[in-house]
Amino acid sequence: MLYPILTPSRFLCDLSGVWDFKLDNGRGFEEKWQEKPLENAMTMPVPASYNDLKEGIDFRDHYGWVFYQRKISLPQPVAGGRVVLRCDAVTHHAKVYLDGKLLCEHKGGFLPFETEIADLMTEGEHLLTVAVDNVIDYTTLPVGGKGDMLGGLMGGMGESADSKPQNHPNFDFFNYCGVTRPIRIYTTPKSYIQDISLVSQVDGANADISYRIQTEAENSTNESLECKVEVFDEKCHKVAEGSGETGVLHIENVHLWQPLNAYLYQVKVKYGQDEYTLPYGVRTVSVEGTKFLINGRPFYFKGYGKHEDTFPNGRGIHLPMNTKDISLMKWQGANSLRTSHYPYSEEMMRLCDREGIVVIDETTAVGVNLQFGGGANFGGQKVGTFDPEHGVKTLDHHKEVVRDLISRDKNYACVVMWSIANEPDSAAEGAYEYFKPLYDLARELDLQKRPCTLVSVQMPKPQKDCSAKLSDVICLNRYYGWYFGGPDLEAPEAALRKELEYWQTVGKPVIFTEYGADTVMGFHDATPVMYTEEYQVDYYKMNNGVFDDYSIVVGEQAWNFADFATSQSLLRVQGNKKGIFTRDRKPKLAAHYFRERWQEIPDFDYKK
Ligand code: BDP
Repeated sequence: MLYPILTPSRFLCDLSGVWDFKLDNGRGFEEKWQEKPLENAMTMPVPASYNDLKEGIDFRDHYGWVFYQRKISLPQPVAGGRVVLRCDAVTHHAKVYLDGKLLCEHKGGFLPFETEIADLMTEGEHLLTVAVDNVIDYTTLPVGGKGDMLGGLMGGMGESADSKPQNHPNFDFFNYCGVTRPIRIYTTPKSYIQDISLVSQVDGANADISYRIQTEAENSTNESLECKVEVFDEKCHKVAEGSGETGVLHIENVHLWQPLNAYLYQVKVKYGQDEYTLPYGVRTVSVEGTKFLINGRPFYFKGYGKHEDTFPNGRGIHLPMNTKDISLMKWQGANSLRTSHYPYSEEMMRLCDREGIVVIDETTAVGVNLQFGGGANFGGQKVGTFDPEHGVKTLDHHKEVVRDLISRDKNYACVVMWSIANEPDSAAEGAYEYFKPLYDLARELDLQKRPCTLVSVQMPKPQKDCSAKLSDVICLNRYYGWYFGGPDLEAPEAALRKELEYWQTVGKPVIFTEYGADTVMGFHDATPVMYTEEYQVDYYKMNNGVFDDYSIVVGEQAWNFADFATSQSLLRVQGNKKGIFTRDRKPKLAAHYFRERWQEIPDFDYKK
């Protein structure tokens, strides 16, 4: 799916602004709120998560539907061609109406969807309503728990019989929702470029970019419709061209996209009247033995698992914070991030492409683990996760997410690996059967054939983890010295070494995609105790010291870049405090420690 841009043939209009808004009182659809202006509406900015924008727990923790509404109209010359309404992310379930008529529905809160509206956009004003549902359960990704899953061992008091319906996230981040990314209208000519897929092969100083253009021709057209493709370098010199819907573009003396040293060509496609320009970095990615190669050289991942989480936007897009975060990462010498635990905005992906930040791109599959709820939520349902009767019912939707994620992100040079899930029950009965088709699908759909992984939860017997068989790279979330063994660091160190001895026998590269310790900014002690800034540094020194001893470890991504909001529980002090930065991006001691460490670790050839 193409990112919407303004081109000589495409008009683009952003519907961001202050919309009308109302929480459903349970009768919204019955009373047909989508058919008329909302009565007693509140104001609500789009895009943003709504939860933190008005006061009161009933508002923040609202369960179910909300309605967003505004009027739209189009100048008639614009309305002549194809007119598309595109929603970049509506969390988690959307129903979109124009003048009360249902245009489309979409499940899943982190990927775009679109619908054509040309026929409906007659002269004058039209009422656009987006109804949004935030309910999560065993069929959604992320997964929501049943009953008192959240209130297990460490959580609240559980759910009483008369408590009102509420979400029980089976994951450790606040269930922010709403229209979290832009809604836009764009136009195309009636015969148009539907999609572009690019794959590079590099041979010495030169590269071949194979391209495939998908087009749609208007039925009645007698235009001559041929695809023309041109490639421009950063100085706007044309370096290659081709014609036809598929072909190969040859670039001499190619300038490669490198981590922290990005280079983007502009691939300009013309088809009939339509024009689209795609920024594109040429690079290769492969796994050889226990090495992760970018452009043929062993790469070492330094960086973070992150969240799209800021105050008061919630998970709503925040362009300045994205820029700030990457700047802070570069200040430290970090070179990579994982889009834990859902696909990030396309603006962030384009930024990573421009800034040379290497990305592990994750689906929304978090909480596919009924034994364990992620983070401090140790409760669990004690039901087989993949039990055909009582387990999750996410597989079909999971396939949709893999398909839509790859469709959206396939051309980004920054994306070097697909993460199929975070901390699923990958050692359980049925896990291999559940995950095998998802890996197969990702490998089939991604023409660039990037490595695939799943991010494994700490478990007593890693030997049972189906990731060993399925993944190209072993990604481990490990909390030796925090949940496991903290505040002692000696026995956890021994246990970590023992586990790595096992992974050595598997013969694949290992990345630590999470490790961390909650730390409240401003807590200090001469003798490090848990939650102090000193303990966080000692914790990381112990873990990093072990990683340095194992050549199979090809990356370290600390958990988390910044403190973030979660559901409330006894282990969460106004959110998860494992950030190396606070939520407003002030460095804790560990930020300075990592800065020293990472400036000494080269991006390539760290481990011989
Ligand atoms: C892991 C999860 C992550 C949590 C983290 C934690 O992948 O989402 O936030 O632990 O406990 O289980 O901080």
